[in-house]
Amino acid sequence: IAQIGEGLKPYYITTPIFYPNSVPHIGHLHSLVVADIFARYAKLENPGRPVRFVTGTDEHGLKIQKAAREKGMEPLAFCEELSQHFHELTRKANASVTDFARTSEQQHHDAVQHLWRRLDQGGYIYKGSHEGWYSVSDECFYTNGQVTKLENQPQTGSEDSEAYISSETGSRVEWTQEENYKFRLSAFQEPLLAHFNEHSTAIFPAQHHTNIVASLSGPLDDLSVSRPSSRLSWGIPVPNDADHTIYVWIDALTTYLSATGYPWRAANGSGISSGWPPNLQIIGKDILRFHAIYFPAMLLALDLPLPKQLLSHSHWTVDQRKMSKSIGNVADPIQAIDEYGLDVVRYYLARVGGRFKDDVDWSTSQLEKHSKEITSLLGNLYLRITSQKIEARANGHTSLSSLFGAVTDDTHPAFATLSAVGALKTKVSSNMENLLVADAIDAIIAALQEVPSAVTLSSVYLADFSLCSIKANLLMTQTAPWSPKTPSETVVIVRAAILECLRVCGILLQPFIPGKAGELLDALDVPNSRRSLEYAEMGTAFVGNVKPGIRLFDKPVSS
Ligand code: ME8
Repeated sequence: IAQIGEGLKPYYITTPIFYPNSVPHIGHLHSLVVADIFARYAKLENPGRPVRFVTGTDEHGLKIQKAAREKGMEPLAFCEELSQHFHELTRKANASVTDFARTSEQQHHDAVQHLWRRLDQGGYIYKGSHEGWYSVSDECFYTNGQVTKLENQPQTGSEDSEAYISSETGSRVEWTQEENYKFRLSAFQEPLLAHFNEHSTAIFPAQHHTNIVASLSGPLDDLSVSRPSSRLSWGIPVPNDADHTIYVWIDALTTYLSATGYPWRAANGSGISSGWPPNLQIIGKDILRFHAIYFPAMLLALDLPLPKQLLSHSHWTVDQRKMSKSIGNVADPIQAIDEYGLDVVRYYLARVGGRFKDDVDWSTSQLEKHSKEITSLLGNLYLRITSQKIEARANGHTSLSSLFGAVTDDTHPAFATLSAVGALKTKVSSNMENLLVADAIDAIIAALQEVPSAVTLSSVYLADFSLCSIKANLLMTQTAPWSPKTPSETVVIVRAAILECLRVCGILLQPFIPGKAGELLDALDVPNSRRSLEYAEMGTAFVGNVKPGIRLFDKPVSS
């Protein structure tokens, strides 16, 4: 992920700038956790490099204006209240956010107007008229071909706007005819196509890249970028024309710039030392077009470097249905965190939601399953290997380095564990570089489970295994280091191998479950200065005075 030759440019990552029209749901937490995983991984990989991690709330526009009105509140007071919930979510999620931006801030307001003037000076803005189907919920226009009429209403424009919905999102649309400003999006079709053809990994997963390239193969319509202030007063006025308010998406996308201090007057105007351009932008699939077409077009018009990568994740459903307030199936992230603990929720979001391709279903039974899995894998393994019986049999051997030399042939019971641990850092880094979050966790989990391929399991061990259900867990079961029959050399080596497995996994798990990984590394007495990625190589550091009897999870599964 660290880009060679970028010098001191911070690693810059963003989440969507969330609409505070209601309290956050699990989808918001998902975007936030995925971004946090990459932010933390960047720090793990290069502790000396600053990380800028921007999230925040997108407070202008008709959607918010309407939601505030429904509550009988002024939009700003309404946003003050709801934005707090999103701020609280970043805290609850232990997200390493550096900037929580709000589009109602003055600095952002100035940045948006500056950007508008630059676009205008460049000849990219003109006054025109626009007609189309506007969705307040999606805050965008749709064409006739993108809407569906409900029931038997005639589709004749303004007659009954209530009767039409966006075919893609199902949101209500209104036929709207108005004078507004337009951005010459059409001028950027070819440059954008060339950009995405040249950068085949700029949009991930690849399917989205293919779709964007396909939609850039035909002409692009110019984009309507203002609304009459008579319709939309809650927003940033067009400079020198108070009759028009800047389109909320132009306003919101500019947050990625304004949060870094754009227009960067102080730092020779390049923005590099502030982080520009983003290394990675995390978004949901619903807002791909805005980030993959409109935003890069604006940046090209401003002659600014484009973000390097866009990760567009799929959605969480509940009972296989889209979450919706009217159905009443909206999953509450705060409740999940309070009930299951933050790291269990993060683990579930990353392991199941970290494949990004298909929508996934949120359920408390899956949450429960993941809670048990992680408790057994980490908590119980730790408790078992640090038990007094094993400690006594290992006879106080804590200097582990020389012991690994003893495991050279593949019939040794600890061989498979050590091979898995030795290969782990490379596997995890290559997955993270390819944005494969779930695969990175799977690799760590496989090492913790550890199937010793070269060792034939005896029937005794198989019986134990079925009790234990968890496989570095399997090494324990297989060698029974607590048993007086097991030779003490084996006990010492198996204990060393498992502690090394826990140390390396603890380091690598930090981006995903920072709280529990930190507790594990504390219990293993790994100093803070030895928790970065370079120490995830086997044998680069060793555990210290391991503390016995620590329960890393509240509800360890008995084994
Ligand atoms: O779209 N599953 O804000 P927003 C997973 N303000 N993620 C989901 C989800 C679901 N069911 N539903 C939403 C906006 N999300 C704009 C963004 S950016 C300059 C402006 C996630 O609050 C997903 O990442 O409606 C989506 O893109 C994001 O929440 C924002 O939702």
